[in-house]
Amino acid sequence: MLIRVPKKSEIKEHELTPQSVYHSRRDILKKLGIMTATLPFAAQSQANIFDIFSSGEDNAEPATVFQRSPLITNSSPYGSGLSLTPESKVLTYNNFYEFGTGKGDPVENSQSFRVDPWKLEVTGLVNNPITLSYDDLLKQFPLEERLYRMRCVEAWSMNVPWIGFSLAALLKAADPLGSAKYVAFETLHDPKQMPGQASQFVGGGIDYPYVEGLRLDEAMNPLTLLSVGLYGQTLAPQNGAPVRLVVPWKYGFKSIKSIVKIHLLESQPATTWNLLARHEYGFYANVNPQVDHPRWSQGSERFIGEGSIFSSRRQPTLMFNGYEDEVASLYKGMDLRSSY
Ligand SMILES: Nc1nc2c(c(=O)[nH]1)N[C@H]1C(S)=C(S)[C@@H](COP(=O)(O)O)O[C@H]1N2
Ligand SMILES: [Mo]
Repeated sequence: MLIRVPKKSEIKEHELTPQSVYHSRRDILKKLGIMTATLPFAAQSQANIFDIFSSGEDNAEPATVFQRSPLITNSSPYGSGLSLTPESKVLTYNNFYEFGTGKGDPVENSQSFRVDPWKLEVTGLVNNPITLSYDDLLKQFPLEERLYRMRCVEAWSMNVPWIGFSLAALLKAADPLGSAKYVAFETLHDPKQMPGQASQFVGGGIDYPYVEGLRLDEAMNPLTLLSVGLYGQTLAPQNGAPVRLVVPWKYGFKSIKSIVKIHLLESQPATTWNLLARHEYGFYANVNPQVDHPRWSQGSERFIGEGSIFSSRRQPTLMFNGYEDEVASLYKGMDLRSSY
């Protein structure tokens, strides 16, 4: 992260993007209903990538926008009292390198992503391997809405109303063997749909598919969520549709998107960012204001809330991202500095 992102700071978007792409991006935002009179957040954060004030005819083909569906959920006590990050920002400021490394790339490049049919397999050291279809993902387990803090390792954060179910519910149904100690996750590999998987340059030099992992006890913690929606509707592709992990006490890169495989195993699995830069991104990746990234402080973060980036407030980073009561016992006796 922040490794292979091209510098755009002095360049206007329309100078580095073909006109047709530029226009379709504007069109997507319009169709999402988030082209407002105010300059969008991403425009200010990323060298005017949505430069809506530029003149010129908008003569591109109408862009397709992914259709999300409403979801009925139970409410849960998680996160009551947290202020929400506006939906428009959750939908347009993303990390999903399969669709490009810029924060505005995922929304632009993922709108025709196919999520149905989908197949999520739970395999490995289990008594009862499970395959879930797209419908199963939405219907097999009761859905809850949970407002969680999300902290990216790049030192920004959001509060997001996720919809989903505990990963524990799915793992219990699969019935892990006594020998299972870790859970590995894998994102869809489909270079035809994911331009970042077709090009090293677009995909930031990652070896795809993106893989992640948790210790089994972390995976079974009630906070660990398989999310299928946010803000009352199914997930948008840029947020990891149709199903993604949310591990709110860990840096965002652990929360792997568009999952097709969950595999239980005996030894610690490889994880994408650790493979890419192992001294910078560990397996545990617990949010910890005391343990800095080698290239920046983790003591505080930029909270993405209402208003422009210029008014976004810096706030202190909380131990385990504010979930210390729920998860600290998982790491008793561990050195969190060496097990970063
Ligand atoms: N497959 C995949 N999953 C991923 C990523 C990615 O590039 N590919 N980025 C991660 C990072 S760094 C973050 S911060 C979160 C961002 O989730 P959001 O865009 O829904 O806020 O997704 C994580 N999951
Ligand atoms: Mo991240």
